[in-house]
Amino acid sequence: MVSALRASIKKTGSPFLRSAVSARLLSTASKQPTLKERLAELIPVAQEKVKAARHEHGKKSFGPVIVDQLYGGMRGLPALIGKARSWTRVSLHIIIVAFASDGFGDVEEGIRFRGKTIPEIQGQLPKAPGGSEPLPEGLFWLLVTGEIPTYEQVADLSKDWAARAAIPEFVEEVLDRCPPTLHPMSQFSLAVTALNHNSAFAKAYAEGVSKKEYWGPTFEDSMDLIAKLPNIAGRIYRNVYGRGKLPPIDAQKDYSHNLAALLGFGDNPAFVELMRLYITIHSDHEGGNTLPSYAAALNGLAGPLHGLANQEVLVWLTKMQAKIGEDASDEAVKEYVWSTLKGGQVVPGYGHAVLRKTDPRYVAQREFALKHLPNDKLFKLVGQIYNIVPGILLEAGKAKNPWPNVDAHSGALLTYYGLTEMQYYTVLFGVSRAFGVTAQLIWDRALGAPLERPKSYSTDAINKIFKGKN
Ligand code: FAM
Repeated sequence: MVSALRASIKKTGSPFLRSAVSARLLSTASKQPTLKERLAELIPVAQEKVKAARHEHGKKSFGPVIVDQLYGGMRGLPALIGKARSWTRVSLHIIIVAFASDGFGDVEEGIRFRGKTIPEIQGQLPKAPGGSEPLPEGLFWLLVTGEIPTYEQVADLSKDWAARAAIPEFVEEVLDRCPPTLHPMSQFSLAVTALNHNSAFAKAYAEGVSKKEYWGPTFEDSMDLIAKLPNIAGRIYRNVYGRGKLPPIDAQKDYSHNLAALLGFGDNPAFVELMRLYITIHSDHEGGNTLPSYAAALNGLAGPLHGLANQEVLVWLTKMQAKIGEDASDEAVKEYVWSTLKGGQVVPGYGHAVLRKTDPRYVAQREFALKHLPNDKLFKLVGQIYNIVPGILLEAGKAKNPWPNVDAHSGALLTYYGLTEMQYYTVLFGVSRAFGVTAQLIWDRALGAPLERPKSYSTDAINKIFKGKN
């Protein structure tokens, strides 16, 4: 092990990497590596692999682009690399970092985290003593390294995040001054943007850090961001809904337990378990960037057809219950679904831009509900809708995917435990998504990923380019 570390130091030639690796040599020769130490070992290997892949394949064509893909939001267009995107087997992170180049999977399969399905990560990642859902700390480790951590490594991560959890006083003040009528997602984005004040990357950049060492301060920012989100999310929840003062972070408890406690649900072990599952399954999907860009991503997530759909699902279900009652017949539900479609609205929680089957994240939540709240009326309605909506969407004939997505279920679970403020739901989605975004960001910096700037064309330009061509 020690000789492997020495080889790694020799190979990197970077003082930052040298310090991370030699710190391990000095202090933890017999201990398991921390996440940062493991990264310092993995990054130079990944950099070499990328260099070799570009050398060998760099000039090869990746297939044609058709005009419909430009109009269709670049869906299916191979245009990016270097991210921990783990949707289906189209995991560019897997290809570039873990080198399990299993190519392009099919849209029937759903999310995989570094090649692992949700049931696989539920089985393999470490759990809290007495718990049965995976700890999101372990998922973060997996996203960053491609490896399953030990319980000790995950527990160290919990402690590290607890130690970093405090938010600057001025950020507390920014949140305390927000009117409670400002949407929780806007408050969330404001607070994250303000965190940039203490960014390790911004500081290192101002001091002229070498590009090769970007990943170190990016790692620190990522760890800080994740660690501080419970305090931000908890403060927003308590401010907006008048739930009193935040308790302190408990350094002996895991991340999800602390988040639950800050929201006021720490005494309910089932809710803590729900948070572990919730954060894990919502953690990754798309790309990300620096702290301000994560804030921009939160604003994107707050779109009603994207992350805000979990709020919209509950709004829709509540309106449905108000109109047709709590124990409505299938016929009444069908009529309500049709009236939604005929009113020109979408059925929230159904359909997906990529996936073409029931979202495995929906399935994981359904299984949680069957275990913890099988007789809940709202859960039963969610299940009843599951039996009805796909048939109607197929009959309506427009949606390419008639099956439920992750957002069709999460609100019903949160409501069961008393977190009923639907406008708040996407904040929890945003907390979870930080795990995936930051894992990708660290690798972006480690591999020196460029700015992404796909070219855009006007319709006039398209008409001109293709005039007279078949
Ligand atoms: N209800 C009614 N119509 C729907 C529909 C739904 N659930 N899903 C798709 N359609 C329509 C869609 O509006 C489009 O109609 P037009 O041709 O008139 O524009 C047509 O079917 C074809 O759409 P598509 O190709 O199947 O889907 P898109 O890739 O355009 O859109 C979604 C994907 C997710 C935006 C869409 O399915 C939708 O609006 N779903 C409801 C909102 C929702 O649940 N969003 C959350 C998605 C979640 F996974 C997330 O990202 N957080």
